[in-house]
Amino acid sequence: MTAEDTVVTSRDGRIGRILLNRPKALNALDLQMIRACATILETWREDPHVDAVVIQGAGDRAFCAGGDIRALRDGQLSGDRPSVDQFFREEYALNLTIATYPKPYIALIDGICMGGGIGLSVHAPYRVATEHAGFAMPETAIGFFPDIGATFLLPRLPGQLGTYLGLTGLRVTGADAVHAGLATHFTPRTHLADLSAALARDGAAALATYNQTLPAFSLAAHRAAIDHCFSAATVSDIVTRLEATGAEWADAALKALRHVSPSALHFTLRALRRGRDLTLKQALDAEFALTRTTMAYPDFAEGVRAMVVDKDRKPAWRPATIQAVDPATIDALFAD
Ligand code: QUE
Repeated sequence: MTAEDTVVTSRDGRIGRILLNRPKALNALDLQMIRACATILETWREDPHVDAVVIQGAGDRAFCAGGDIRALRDGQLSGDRPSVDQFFREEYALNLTIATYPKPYIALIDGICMGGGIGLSVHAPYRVATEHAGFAMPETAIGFFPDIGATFLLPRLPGQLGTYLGLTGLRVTGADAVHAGLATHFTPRTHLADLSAALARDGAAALATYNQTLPAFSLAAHRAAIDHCFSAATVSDIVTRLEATGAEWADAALKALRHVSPSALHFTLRALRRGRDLTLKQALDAEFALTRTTMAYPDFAEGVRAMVVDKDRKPAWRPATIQAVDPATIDALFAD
């Protein structure tokens, strides 16, 4: 192990530890990191000395900001589809491994947790969020869709919260993530080192000791309205219902929807509705197929350019409006 390792693994008492260690890139996952996680989980699967696995992100800004979308954009633009496929194949396989792992897998989330970071945590039985955690599935902002099993996860959140989060990409706090079902425990940052040490001593039993009373759900007052607006059948109908609502939260949602890729809104809504009836494995397989078709849209390369490469946050979407997206092009993405 060296200081430069982007994934640092260690044994500590009764647990195995995984540290995502690329803090300058907000611990965003590249293929090497995905492989390191998959390899160590296989090693520990049968290891009688490892009772549980604890995963954390290095630094105090992020658990994991997602995938290495800059590299994926380069791969897409240069026509290197095999590399892009390999990334998603191994990432989604890791998501399934985590969901079905035979030992407790505990994610300590103290900072942002988006996209691929959700895939490394939310499928697991234990997700501890601090007051500095921020959860989001912001893929529509890069012309993509919530993947890593999110088309399975989001439709299973209470009411239409998952549709709201998946379309808008809006971020929720650690406490709200527990209310929404994205996290299972709430522990303040100041207690995280003690919790971590207690996990090595006592295993998952330590989680309850450090679980704190939750602040109120900040979306509680809007739950019924969110369910009403986001249960509409089409993106245009969702927008119409939000406009009719006239509330501050609805204006924020509208602002988000108008910023993200119009095409991505349409294919994300379709993918989320379809995911209600799929198993996680089926959802991941369907997502894999969808990566091939949606990434070929110009919006993916443009979205990553605007949000991550140039950071001008001014993507030029094609088509540019929700109304201008041809339903037939969306239908074609789902014709199996
Ligand atoms: C939407 C996204 C992502 C994003 C920004 C968006 C995303 C993602 C990253 C990201 C962050 C830090 C990095 C990096 C990528 O940003 O999924 O390589 O160092 O991974 O607006 O979906």
